[in-house]
Amino acid sequence: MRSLHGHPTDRRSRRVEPNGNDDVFVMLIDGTEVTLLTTNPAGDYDHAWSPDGSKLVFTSTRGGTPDLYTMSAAGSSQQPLTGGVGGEDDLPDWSHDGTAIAFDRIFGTTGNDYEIWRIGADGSNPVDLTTDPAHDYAPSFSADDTKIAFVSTRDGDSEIMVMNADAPNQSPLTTNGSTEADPDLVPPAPAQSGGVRGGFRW
Ligand SMILES: [Ca+2]
Ligand SMILES: [Ca+2]
Ligand SMILES: [Ca+2]
Repeated sequence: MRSLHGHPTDRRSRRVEPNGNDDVFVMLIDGTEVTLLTTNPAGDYDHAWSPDGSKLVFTSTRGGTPDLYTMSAAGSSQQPLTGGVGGEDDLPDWSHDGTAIAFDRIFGTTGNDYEIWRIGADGSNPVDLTTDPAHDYAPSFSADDTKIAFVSTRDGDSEIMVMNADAPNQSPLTTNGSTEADPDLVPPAPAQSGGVRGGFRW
């Protein structure tokens, strides 16, 4: 086990193969039809589904630093979503209307801290939503996409916070000495019946 990029919570520890080569797989909810989607020798991990299940966004180190990539649910059309700015990006969450992806980013210089960023699902208009000097990470869109929950260490230990999806009104939901991690807001009610898909990382 190792801590993911020095992320400030051991809840994010993950298994890494000896050669560091994580990959993204999918399988049916009954555990059958396990399919490898990524074959790149770099690390591929931290995926999130698009709301219609047609695509995945995931983190890959294939470009040298952890950046976000998208691919079809079958693993085709793998292409970068972020990159080229020296940031280390992970823990993406796809908005329920399909238009945006929230993620956390740190610039790999000692003393820097994580921020929550949002980017169009087509790679347009990346914007830093948090500018606090504490760590801000693990974003999750609300069901109506108007708010984003995330974790912040700005009161000295980790707390769950919420903000408007365009950054204003950042306020804590918890204030205690315990370690809060990885919020996940209640998803919208299922709009259709049919196929059920699961995803896992190794
Ligand atoms: Ca890989
Ligand atoms: Ca920050
Ligand atoms: Ca706390």
